Amino acid sequence: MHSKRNALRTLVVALVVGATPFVHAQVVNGGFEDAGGSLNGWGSSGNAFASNGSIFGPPAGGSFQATLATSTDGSFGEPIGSGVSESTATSFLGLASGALSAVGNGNVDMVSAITQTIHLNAGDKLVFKYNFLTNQTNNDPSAPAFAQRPSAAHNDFAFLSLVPTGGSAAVLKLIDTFYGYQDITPSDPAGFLTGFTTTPVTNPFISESGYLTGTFTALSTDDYNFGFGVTNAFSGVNNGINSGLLVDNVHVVAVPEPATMAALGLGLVGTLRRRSKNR
Ligand SMILES: [Ca+2]
Ligand SMILES: [Ca+2]
Repeated sequence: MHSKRNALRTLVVALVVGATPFVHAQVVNGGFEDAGGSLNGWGSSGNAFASNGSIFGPPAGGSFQATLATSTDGSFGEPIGSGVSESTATSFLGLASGALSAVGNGNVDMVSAITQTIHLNAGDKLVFKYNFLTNQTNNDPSAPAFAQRPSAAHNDFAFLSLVPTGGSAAVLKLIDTFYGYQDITPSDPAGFLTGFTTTPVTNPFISESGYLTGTFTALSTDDYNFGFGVTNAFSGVNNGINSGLLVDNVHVVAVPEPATMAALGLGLVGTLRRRSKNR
């Protein structure tokens, strides 16, 4: 009986102490709408800017989206820019040297990325929208001259990087040029399908995945430096064909409020008390 009371006290104390670190952080400018479309609140490296829907297609939310590209030459009215080397990018993202080539899509020679640091409690979800753009493959059967099967030799990809203060860094591949790939007729150069659709001719990129939803669930409570990036990747000869990434609606879905947790805890204490009275 005595030890049970002590156990209850311990439980209540643990709930109160456990409630204090629940600081609900939110991503700064996760919709890229700040100041009429900007990367305010984000660090960036390489070719990264906020765009509206006029060139790269509509944002997932609001009027603007983050836009990353390995290289753009301005011929579609877009800002001119180039990615940085893998070593510059890994240093910017806080990753080990070679961490992007280690993903397995070949050598990475050009990267554009954005990053931000946020506090996540264990169980919190970082949720975001992303649209992968590429000139590496074209899924339009009406334009066979441009139809190219995706190739492992030129498999550009987009990623989410995660660098927790107290843990190990990770690079999670979000998507690459094989997205939704199916070989329909091996003998026909255009006899394949991918998950990509053809963009309007006003877009610098031929193909897009369309906006997809990504989620990362924090396994431990920590400050996370997280980044989104797009790469030019190749094995053998580099064909220098570019890819891009749109990012929008980056936000945190927090684990249940401390008040809810405390209420659950009190309910548990009540149940234990009733049980001990019945004895
Ligand atoms: Ca937006
Ligand atoms: Ca490429």
